[in-house]
Amino acid sequence: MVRAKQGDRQMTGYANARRIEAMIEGLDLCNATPGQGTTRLTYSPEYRAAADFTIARMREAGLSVHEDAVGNIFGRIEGRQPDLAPILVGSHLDSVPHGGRFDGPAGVVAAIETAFLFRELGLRPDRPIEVAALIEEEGTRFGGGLFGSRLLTGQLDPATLDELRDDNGVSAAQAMAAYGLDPAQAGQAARAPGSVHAFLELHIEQGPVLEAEGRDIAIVDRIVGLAQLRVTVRGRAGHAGTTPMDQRRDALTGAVAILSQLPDLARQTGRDAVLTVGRIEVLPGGANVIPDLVTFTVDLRAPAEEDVLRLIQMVEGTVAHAQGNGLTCTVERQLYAAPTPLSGQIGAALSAQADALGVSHRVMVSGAGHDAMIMADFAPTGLIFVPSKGGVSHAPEEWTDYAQIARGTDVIFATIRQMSGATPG
Ligand code: HGY
Ligand code: MN
Ligand code: MN
Repeated sequence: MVRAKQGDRQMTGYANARRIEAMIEGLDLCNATPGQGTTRLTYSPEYRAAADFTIARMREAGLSVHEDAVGNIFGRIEGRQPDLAPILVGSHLDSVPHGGRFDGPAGVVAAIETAFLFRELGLRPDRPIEVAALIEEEGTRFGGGLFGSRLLTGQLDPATLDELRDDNGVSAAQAMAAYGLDPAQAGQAARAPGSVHAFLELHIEQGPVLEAEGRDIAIVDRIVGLAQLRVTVRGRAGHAGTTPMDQRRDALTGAVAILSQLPDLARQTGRDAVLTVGRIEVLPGGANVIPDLVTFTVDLRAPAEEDVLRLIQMVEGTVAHAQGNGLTCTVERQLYAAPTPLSGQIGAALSAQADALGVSHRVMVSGAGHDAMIMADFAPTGLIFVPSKGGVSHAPEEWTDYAQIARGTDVIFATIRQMSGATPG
C-alpha cells in the first residue's frame, strides 16, 4: 500500500495515478476533434480505436474480455464461485461534441485500474467482477442516450435501432452493421433480471461543489429525473424576396416563438428545475429561403418527479399553442428517466471505505444523468464523483487531477474488494 501525505492527513492509496493518466491520455487520442475538445461518437472510427485501446488495457490487467451484441465491452475477473452474479464497475466511452476527456473515461479507467490492483495484490474474489465500457450514454449520435445500459437492462427495445438516426440519416442498426455487429442480435445484449449483483460507477462531478469544499469525493444518493424531447415545427418553404410577410408559414418564426417561452417554464417550476435547448436545425438552410422545417431538442431535469412531468406537459402545451397559421408542431419524447435513488447499502459501504482510507467525502444529488440511473432499476447501484476543476464539463476545459481520480479509484477498489469477498491467493 502506498502512503502519500496530503496536508496533515496520512493518505493511504493503492491506485497508480501515472497509469490512470496514461490510460486517459491514450483514450483521448481516439478523438475526432483533437485540439478542440473530445468528440467520440458511438460506432465511429474513433470509438473503435477507443474500444480496442480499452480491450488492450483490460487484457494487460488480466481480464478476459467480451464485447456484447451492441458493442458494450466487459472485462471479467473470474470468481471462486463463477456462478454468482457479478459486480459490474465502469462507465461510458462515448462523448458529447467537443467535450472533455474525463466524462465517461474516468470511470472506465478507474474500473480497469481496480482490475490492475486485484492482479498486483494477488486478490481473488469469491464473486466475479466485470469491468464495463458502455456505449452511447450521451446520445450525441442517436439522441436520447443511456443506450448501452438501457440495452443491457432490457429497457430499450432493439426494434428502435432501425428508427434512431444520426445527423446523416444513418440508423443505429446501419451504424452497428458498419461497425461489424449484427443489429438482429442486439437483443442478446439484454441480461436476465438478477444476473447482476451490483453496479458501481466513478464519474467526474461536472459541477463546482467538491472543489469549493475541498473534498475528495461525493457519494451520490440520488440522480435527478430527466427527459429529452425533440420538437418539430413544419411550415412552408418560399422565396425570401417575393413572399409577402402575411402569406408566410415560416417554421423558424414559429420555433422562435416557442423557444422564447421555454426557459421561463423551468424558472416557474423552481425547485432546481433546469431546461436546455442544445441542438437546433433549420431546413432547408438557404439564406434566401423561408424555412419549412425546424427541429430542436429540449433537455429538462428536476429532482422531483412531479416537476419533471409538469415541465414536460408545459413544454407540450407551449408547442401545441404554437400550432396553426399554417404551422404544424410535434413533440417526441426521446428519453425519460425518473428521479433515481441509489443504494443506501452501497453508499454506506463506499462511505466506510472512504473513511478507512482517509478520503474525505460528502453526499450529493446528481444533476447529471448517468448509466447508474438505468442500472439502479436493475441492481443495487453506487456512484461516486471526483472533483471537476472550476465545475466545468461538456467542454474542452474539463479537468480532474489524476491524483483525484486515483483517490476515487481507491474507494471503488476497496469497496469492490469487500463486496466481492476478495482475499489473497
Ligand atoms: O446529460 C447528462 O447528464 C450526461 O452527461 N449524459
Ligand atoms: Mn456527459
Ligand atoms: Mn458521463
